[in-house]
Amino acid sequence: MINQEIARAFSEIADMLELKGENPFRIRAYRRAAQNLEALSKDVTELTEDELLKIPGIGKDLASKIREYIDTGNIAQLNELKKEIPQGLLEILLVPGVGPKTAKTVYEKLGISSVDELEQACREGLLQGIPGIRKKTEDNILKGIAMLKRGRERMPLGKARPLAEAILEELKGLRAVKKIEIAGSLRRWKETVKDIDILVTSSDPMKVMNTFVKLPNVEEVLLKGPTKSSVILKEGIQVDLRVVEEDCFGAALQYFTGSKAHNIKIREMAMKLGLKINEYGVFREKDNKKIAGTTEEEVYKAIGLPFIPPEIREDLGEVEAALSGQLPRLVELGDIKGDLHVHSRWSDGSHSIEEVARAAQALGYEYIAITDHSKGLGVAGGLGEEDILKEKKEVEELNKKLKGFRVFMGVEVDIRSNGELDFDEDILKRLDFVVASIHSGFRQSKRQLTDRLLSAIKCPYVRVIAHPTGRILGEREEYDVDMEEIMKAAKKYKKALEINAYPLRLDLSDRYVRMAKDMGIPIIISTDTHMTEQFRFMQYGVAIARRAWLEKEDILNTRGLKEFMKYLGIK
Ligand code: DGT
Ligand code: CA
Ligand code: ZN
Repeated sequence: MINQEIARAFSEIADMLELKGENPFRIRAYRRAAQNLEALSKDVTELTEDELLKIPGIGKDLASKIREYIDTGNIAQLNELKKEIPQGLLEILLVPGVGPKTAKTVYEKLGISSVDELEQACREGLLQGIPGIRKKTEDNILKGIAMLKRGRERMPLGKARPLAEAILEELKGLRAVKKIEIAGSLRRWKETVKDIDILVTSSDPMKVMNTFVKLPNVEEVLLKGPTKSSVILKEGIQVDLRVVEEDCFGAALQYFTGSKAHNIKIREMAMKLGLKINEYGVFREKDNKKIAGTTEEEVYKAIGLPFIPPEIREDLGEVEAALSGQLPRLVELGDIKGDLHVHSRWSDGSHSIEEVARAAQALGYEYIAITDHSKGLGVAGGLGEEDILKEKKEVEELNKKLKGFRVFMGVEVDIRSNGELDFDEDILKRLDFVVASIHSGFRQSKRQLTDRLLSAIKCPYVRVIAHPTGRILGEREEYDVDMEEIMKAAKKYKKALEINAYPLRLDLSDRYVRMAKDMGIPIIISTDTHMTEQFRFMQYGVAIARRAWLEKEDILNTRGLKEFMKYLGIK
């Protein structure tokens, strides 16, 4: 938890330095350190000085600030900056699409120092008085503010999941806890969740509740009782913990996992069979005799159904499929054999290619593709033609050393605003695996954006379109493309679409992935890893695939190395 706190302090420092217009490199250093701290699996308090300095992006100066925070709970520099800069201004930076430049300008010209004031000013058209700001800018800011407010109501899966898992770990340590499971939308791996629902069976419910409401990141206790307690975490999400009887656990888990629409369908089915189903069990209507409740399997069986995986309980055909024995055999994390969107230190990644490869091999993968950025993405250290060929040499040398593992030499080639790719075909054809994606011009028209993606799909050397809709959860909406047209082209030119498993992207979304499956378009699940710890994001991508009903065969990177090389046409 302290890692997250320090990470937050570092990003705040970065924000404030940016508002002050300080050196971009210094600002970037703080951001990078924050990102790396967040991804770290070990608690920083357990690290020695040397280990601390080994974290990518942490030098002497930042290491001493980490120490300072561990020792005092504060960073003096942060406190100083806070005195100089109005807090409301920092909040304005949280509005998607509003950068430090705009924030600074509206503060200086109009004295705006809070999100509410900004909203008001945009409504009244006051920003248009500032050179360079048009009505469209104001509309975009208003959209951003609406999104910020919505984002406060729902948390991205990738933030909520680790919080829930930490709570589970903590409670599992108690002897009074017997069974414990996550329920609700989080168990269904929905891309955003309103709250965290947890179910427990226990020999001593009050003891569990006492520990629960005293967890270190509990900010407020809303309710505390022997069967239900609710708290709000510092991170800004509600957690409901319910203790249920052993012989109701399956029924409660089924009920509180939802979705509501799925449950309504199930209840109607039960009624037709002369049964009643609720969070306590399945009962015979005529004599109220309980016939199931301890496990979920038993609950589904009692109404004549096989177990339905939580990820597809959305009333999107799963009950019908279960009835006719047509449930998909959903892909599993263990089916994934390689990661095909990986960055190294050659562009904006934190590790060398060898480090990345060895980490992937240790996870049981058989291959990865190194896909660093191309030159158009200067901010991310994009590579020019010469560098990419040098990088290719390094990959070739490394492949000679690696046993039972292969690194494919690739690139994440930028699709420029005019639809051209950042590299000529002459370069692309020399690479094993070309990923193409959009990183700019998100506000172009639907036609322009669609055409850009189409031109990448038509390039014979492009294998896959990465993060095809460009969304960042809670920050940036999907850009406006004609997805049906894109998918038709992908089908025609035999191109894959990516599920980018980076937790704030999850792009394609489950809805589009299911559409792709129905159209017979191959999917690749990749993590967009920038540091080795991020390989574990794969589970989020697999969850999206499962929510879209994907089976192993629908996904290209479930193929073993040999088979995958055949697909690439490499001998
Ligand atoms: P969320 O929290 O908005 O991300 O989504 P859920 O699905 O976790 O919704 P939540 O937390 O309100 O309720 C958890 C589950 O409890 C929900 O998926 C199904 C069940 N549930 C809640 N209210 C009702 C209801 O009125 N009828 C039925 N049949 N089930 C309900
Ligand atoms: Ca919920
Ligand atoms: Zn990438």
